[in-house]
Formats: sequence, C-alpha cells, structure tokens
Amino acid sequence: MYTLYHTPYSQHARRVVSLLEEAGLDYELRRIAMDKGEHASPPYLAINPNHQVPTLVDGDVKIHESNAILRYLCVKHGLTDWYPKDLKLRAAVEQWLDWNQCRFSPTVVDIVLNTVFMGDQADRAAIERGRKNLPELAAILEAGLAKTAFLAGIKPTIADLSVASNIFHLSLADAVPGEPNIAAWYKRMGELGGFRKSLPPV
Ligand SMILES: N[C@@H](CCC(=O)N[C@@H](CS)C(=O)NCC(=O)O)C(=O)O
Repeated sequence: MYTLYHTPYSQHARRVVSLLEEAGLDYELRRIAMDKGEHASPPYLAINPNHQVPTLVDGDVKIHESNAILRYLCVKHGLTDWYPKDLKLRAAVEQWLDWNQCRFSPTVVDIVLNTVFMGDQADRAAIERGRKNLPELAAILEAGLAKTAFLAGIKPTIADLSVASNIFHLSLADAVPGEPNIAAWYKRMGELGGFRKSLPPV
C-alpha cells in the first residue's frame, strides 16, 4: 500500500492520484494542511525537505517530485502503456514531462496561485507575466497535439496525466487555452476515470 502526501488543490499531487487510480494501485492519501503550515513542519520536512507535496512513501522508499513518482510507479509495476519502452515514444513522454515542469509549470503557478489562492498577498506582476507567457506555451502544446490524439501517440501516457493536471489548474483561474487540438485532447483526458477522480471540488 502506497502513502501519498497531498492536498486536493495541488496539480502536482493530482497527476499522481490519476495514475494510481488508472493503474488500480492500492494507496492511501494523507492530506497535508498547507494553510496551517504543516508542509513546513519538522515531521513533514523529514519526509520531504522541499516543504512540498506530493511525496510518495513505499516502505522505506520516499520520493518527492511528481514526475519522478510517476516514472517510479510505471517502472515498478511494468505500466508500459503509461510509460512506453519504445525509444521514440519514451523520448516524447520525457520531453513533455520535462516541458511541463520547466516551461509550463512556472506560468501555471504565476497565474493560478496568484489569481486563486493568494488573496491579498497576490503578486499582480506574476499574473501579468503568466498571462503574457501563456499564448506561446499554448501554441507549443497545440502544435504537439496536431498529429496525434495524445502527446506521445495514440494512447495516453504519464505525460498526458502530468500536463492535463496543469490544464485543469488553469481552469480554476478561467485561463484554459482555447486552441482546438488542446480542447479535443483535454476532452479525451476527461474520459479517463482516474483523471476525473483526481479532480478537487470546484
Ligand atoms: N516540482 C515539484 C513541485 C511541487 C509543488 O510545487 N508543490 C506545491 C503544491 S502544488 C507545494 O507543495 N508548495 C508549497 C511550497 O513550495 O512551500 C513536483 O513536481 O512535485
């Protein structure tokens, strides 16, 4: 049985829940009360020194970084549909996983954190920066989905779960890109029970 430290409004944690559900793996959720600072408490820092969710605990294995957790689960359980072995498909999965973390995520955080969660502490300049950067990133994603139903071919992979968690996050700030390929892909993602189950109440 896995233990996943999370909060429902963490896009990073939700992508892990999506995979656990899709793969039918046994897990329990432990909610970290971020509003009470539990993520920065000594017991949680001993589990994840980054004061972030998610963290996956599997016996004596503790893993932070959501995409690393996705890879771990796929390799451990031989989930080769979700994390293909074929080199070309694998390269596409890795590309979009890293793109999501390095390129897309900062913009999603700029927009959503500050529009939805920070209240009086919101950084208006970050919202502006995010809104300015989003069209370029949306165009890259749109082009990436021009020829295939999913980011790495005809089947959804962990790259799709990872990126879709950020698209849902943008919906909280009413900022989902309206491009047609993205819309059609996101609708397909909504047909996955595990993805739907990961979503928080809105
Ligand atoms: N790169 C990390 C990012 C995790 C992350 O930013 N988590 C946020 C919630 S969505 C968090 O815990 N923030 C609290 C903090 O940074 O102190 C991952 O992919 O797991």
